[in-house]
Amino acid sequence: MFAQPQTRDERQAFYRQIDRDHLTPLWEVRGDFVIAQPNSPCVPALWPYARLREHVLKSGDLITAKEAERCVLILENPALRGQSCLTNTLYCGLQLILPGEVAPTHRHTQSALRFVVEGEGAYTAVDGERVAMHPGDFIITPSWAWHDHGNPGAVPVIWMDGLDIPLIRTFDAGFAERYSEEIQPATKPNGESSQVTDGTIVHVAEGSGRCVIGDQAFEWDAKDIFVVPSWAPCRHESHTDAVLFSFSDRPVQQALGLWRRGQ
Ligand code: GTQ
Repeated sequence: MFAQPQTRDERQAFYRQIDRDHLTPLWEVRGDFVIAQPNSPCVPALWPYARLREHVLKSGDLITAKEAERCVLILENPALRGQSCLTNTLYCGLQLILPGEVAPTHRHTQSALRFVVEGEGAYTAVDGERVAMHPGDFIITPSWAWHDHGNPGAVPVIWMDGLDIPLIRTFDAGFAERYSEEIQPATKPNGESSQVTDGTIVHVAEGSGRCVIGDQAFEWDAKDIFVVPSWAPCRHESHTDAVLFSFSDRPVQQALGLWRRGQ
């Protein structure tokens, strides 16, 4: 049903009037968010590791980990540029630490996970515990835990960071502080804790294959990173034996009773 022109004009005049008081009529916008199924603004995208590596190593020539606090290139969803996020709730970055560098101690309400991609000899220290980093290792930094990274080794070390930065921004619950010293004292034996989780940001730990997301196909290879948006039909095929490491906001969605699986 379309409104009569006169009614339409009256409505438009009313909308302009209430707009000055920062009000908007639900019935004009309801279709944007009361929807039959998610309609994510995120798009699927893949970053081949060779290019990521080249760019992150170049960053290391231009800035030290200390000056940058963290030498990280953020993977931004092509449809959400400028927002430092790969999905609406998750952030993903590729971090570099060069031999002899230190990334100083801080803590924040955002939680982090790290998946080590290349290099040996670096560590991350979490709440007084130094954890050695080897390719394929998975390390978590819980919310508000002090953490710093260092590389006393001989080669550059690169890992993938996954953080809930956009989620915490939605809650306006971001707090952070710097520790009084650059490197936190070790108060626990090295490498005592280890964890695993489940996970839609995907890092190819090993192997190669193809991922079909909606009507787009992406060929993936070892160490690539790709993103599968919410509620996008997705099918993986591997060309070889493959190990995919992925993370998502599933635990938060489950805690809020929102998580669902498609057909
Ligand atoms: O290693 O502490 O990619 O604080 C973004 C923010 C890494 C970190 C990131 C951070 C860190």
